Amino acid sequence: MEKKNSLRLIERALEHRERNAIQCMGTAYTYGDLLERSREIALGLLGKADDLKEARVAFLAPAGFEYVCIQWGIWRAGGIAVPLCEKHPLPSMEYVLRDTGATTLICTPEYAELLGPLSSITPLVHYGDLGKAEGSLPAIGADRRAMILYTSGTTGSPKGVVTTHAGLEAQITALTQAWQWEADDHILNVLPLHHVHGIVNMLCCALWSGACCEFLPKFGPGKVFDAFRRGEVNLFMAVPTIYFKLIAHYQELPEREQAEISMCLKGFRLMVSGSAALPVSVLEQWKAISGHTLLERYGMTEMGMAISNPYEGERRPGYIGQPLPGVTVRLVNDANEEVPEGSPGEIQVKGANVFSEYWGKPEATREAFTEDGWFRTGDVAVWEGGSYRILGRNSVDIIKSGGYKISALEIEEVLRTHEQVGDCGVVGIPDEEWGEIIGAAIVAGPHRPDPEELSEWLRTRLPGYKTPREYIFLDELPRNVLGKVTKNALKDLFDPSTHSR
Ligand code: MCA
Ligand code: AMP
Repeated sequence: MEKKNSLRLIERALEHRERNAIQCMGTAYTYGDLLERSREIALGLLGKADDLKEARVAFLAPAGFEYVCIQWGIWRAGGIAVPLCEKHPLPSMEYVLRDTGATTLICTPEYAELLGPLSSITPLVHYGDLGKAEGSLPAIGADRRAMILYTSGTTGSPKGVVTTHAGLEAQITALTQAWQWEADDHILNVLPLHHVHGIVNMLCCALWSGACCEFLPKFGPGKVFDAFRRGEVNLFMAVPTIYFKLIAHYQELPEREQAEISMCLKGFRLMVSGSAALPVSVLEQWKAISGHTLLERYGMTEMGMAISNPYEGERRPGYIGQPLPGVTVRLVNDANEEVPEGSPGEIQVKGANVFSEYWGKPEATREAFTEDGWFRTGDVAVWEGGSYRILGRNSVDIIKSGGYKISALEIEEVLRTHEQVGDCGVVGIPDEEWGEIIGAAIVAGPHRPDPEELSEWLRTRLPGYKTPREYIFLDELPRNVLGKVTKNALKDLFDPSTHSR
């Protein structure tokens, strides 16, 4: 008989052992399966120890049952879960292993060969070898660190955002309450599982509620519609780029199929968009297809979700809504004073949902908060007629593309190490489909590099979604009188006709 080990997410699962928790590639796994396998993994990870005591355990598994068993196994053994992403090249994964000081790297069989070279940094443990039936699990307090997710900031290298179990619980309960999650819900999760949107908003909220989380390991609009047509899914969440791609695919389908999909979508309980600004045109087109006004919400890796349009009540196109339960929000000017209604200000947030620290970066953690404990998001918004509207960001060096947050400075640092790059400047260029696409202005060294070769070279060093999609070559970068590159002037040098499809 399973014993309680004080993590509420896991305790709650004991109450619905027979229900389906995870579904993937036509196979369903119950909460009982998840409890049993995650316990074996936890005991396997513990070996002779009685508690992992916040050891960092990195892992790579496809979105599916194994991923969740590993995540819960790490938590139940008292470790910190550090999910990796298969789209990342080895240097990016190596960075995470070194930065977290991971003691173990778990992988499922499909990634064993890929991760082989990293075993000299962190001992590689195969999923299939992790299993032990006997032993007891430690009691885990909510103040323990639970997870480290990497996010790009205004400094070059990504930072590890640490969330405790209490922080996760606050993020989950705010959403399950506000969006009225129920045990009968069935969500289709197509997002990567190394970010908050896929992990917390979908996976954890579903499991907290006794609901079913179905995974589609690789996004494809046709596969999403096929899953919808099976009739089980009643909840969907995605980034605006995904809705854009679904709309484009739908428009290509024969009328009969369109009618079938629209009919099925009308039966959904809720459809949510977030991680980047939802264009009003996408909201309207999706409403025409599905009958749903997408619920747009706003969040950040450092705090989960903070602001959301209401589940019941008006969902205002172009607005992100009101603070979620347990979250306090204010808008401030440069002097850190609250601004009146209608004036733009930086969004600052307080609440149990806010992260505890950047892993191993006390200085960056201090800078992220005001003296009186408000988290500075760097996003600028305005409060108008009872709703927040996002206006932009404090920094031009943060790019949002396909829902991924990308640091221009990180890409520039890598580009500058290429022998044919003298200097460079990276910017986000507005794009209907991707929100922004990455543009790189290159001042060539002795020879002009070939853009395709440059991208290929970058892909071996950075995740593919951090690769520029457009290059321009300049004799020199535009600079202000202080010699600083003027990014807004640089953006204007990219041809708008090539990116506003
Ligand atoms: C891929 N392509 C791109 C980009 N990415 N082109 C321009 N800009 C990009 N960013 C191109 C590829 O080169 C390729 O082109 C084609 O698109 C397909 O590539 P693939 O990698 O297969 O893309 P995909 O699988 O279709 O991915 C699109 C995606 C993905 C599903 C929208 O970007 C994604 O999963 N985004 C979600 C990220 C996320 O979860 N963010 C949440 C962060 P070709 O075929 O020509 O080679 S958490 C967060 O933001 C906070 C907490 C919040 O509020 O949620
Ligand atoms: P990440 O660091 O990947 O968690 O990205 C968080 C950032 O995504 C926020 O700081 C915002 O800039 C952006 N973001 C998230 N949701 C929205 C939204 N609904 N509208 C505009 N920007 C958003």
